[in-house]
Amino acid sequence: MNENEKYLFDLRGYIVVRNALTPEQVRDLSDRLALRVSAMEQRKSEDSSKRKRKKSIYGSDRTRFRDEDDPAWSAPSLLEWGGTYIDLIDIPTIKPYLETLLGNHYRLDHDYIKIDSAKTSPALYLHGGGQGSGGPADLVGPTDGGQCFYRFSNGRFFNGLVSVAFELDTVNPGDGGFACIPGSHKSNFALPEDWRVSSKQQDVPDIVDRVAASAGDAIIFTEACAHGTIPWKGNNQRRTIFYKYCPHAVAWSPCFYNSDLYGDLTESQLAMLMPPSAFGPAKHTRNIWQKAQAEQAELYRLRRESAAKQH
Ligand SMILES: O=C(O)CCC(=O)C(=O)O
Repeated sequence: MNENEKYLFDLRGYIVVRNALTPEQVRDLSDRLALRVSAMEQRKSEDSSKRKRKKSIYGSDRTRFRDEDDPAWSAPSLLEWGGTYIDLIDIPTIKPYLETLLGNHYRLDHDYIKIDSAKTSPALYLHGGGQGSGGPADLVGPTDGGQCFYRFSNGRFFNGLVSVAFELDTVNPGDGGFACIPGSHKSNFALPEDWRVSSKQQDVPDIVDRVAASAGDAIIFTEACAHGTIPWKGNNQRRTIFYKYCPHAVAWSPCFYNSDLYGDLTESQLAMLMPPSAFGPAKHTRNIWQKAQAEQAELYRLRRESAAKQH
């Protein structure tokens, strides 16, 4: 992260990293998404009890569980899709930014993909706000006790939650997409309520930055910045993958990753999937985590066995 980028991030609360993904990576991510979407649509069409409305979010913010009895481990994740979705955990084009913004030890907190289209284009809902300034009605702010903080002191950045938004499609000016109030991550005042929601593009206040980007670019932003999605007017879809990171001792999501579920991972990817702790990914805390995972793997094995016996 060079000095100009540091200046811009501190000033505005976000930066755009051009060509964070190669065209091959965009293709692999798109192909795997298309496969999953068509498999899900197929399952839905076979199951008449399921609602037919198209999903626009895959993965999760890890507050939704597949198994109510197993909430800490069963949240859907894009990591299950393999390939480049695994590489994104620790991608070299983004790593130096995360190290600068979060410090050496940080963790992946949650991941999802969102599809904006003319059909699924809700109002802009600005949320987030540094130092609790999102206000009492804020989705990110009031419930997290100030977890989405932003600060620069003693020569370094401190962030509670940093988002990396990888664009799979080009977002032209006027299409919609990521938007924020630049500088709001440092505001000491609550977001004025009459600026929070805009149902149409023409209602969006002038103070809001609308960020255009090309396919393969990544927008890195602090969740402390008041941000949201501009109602979509583009001709095609906008498919955006979000990987969100916390400093090691911090969690936004109540639910952690079980790295046993995602195949072979590098040491560094494994470290990023560790649950939060005050000690960071040190050897002695890793033992505790590995034991928890071994127990979890055993539990899944026993469940599979007992389900097989019942059939
Ligand atoms: O559509 C976007 O890029 C903004 C998404 C958003 O509001 C969020 O990640 O919290």
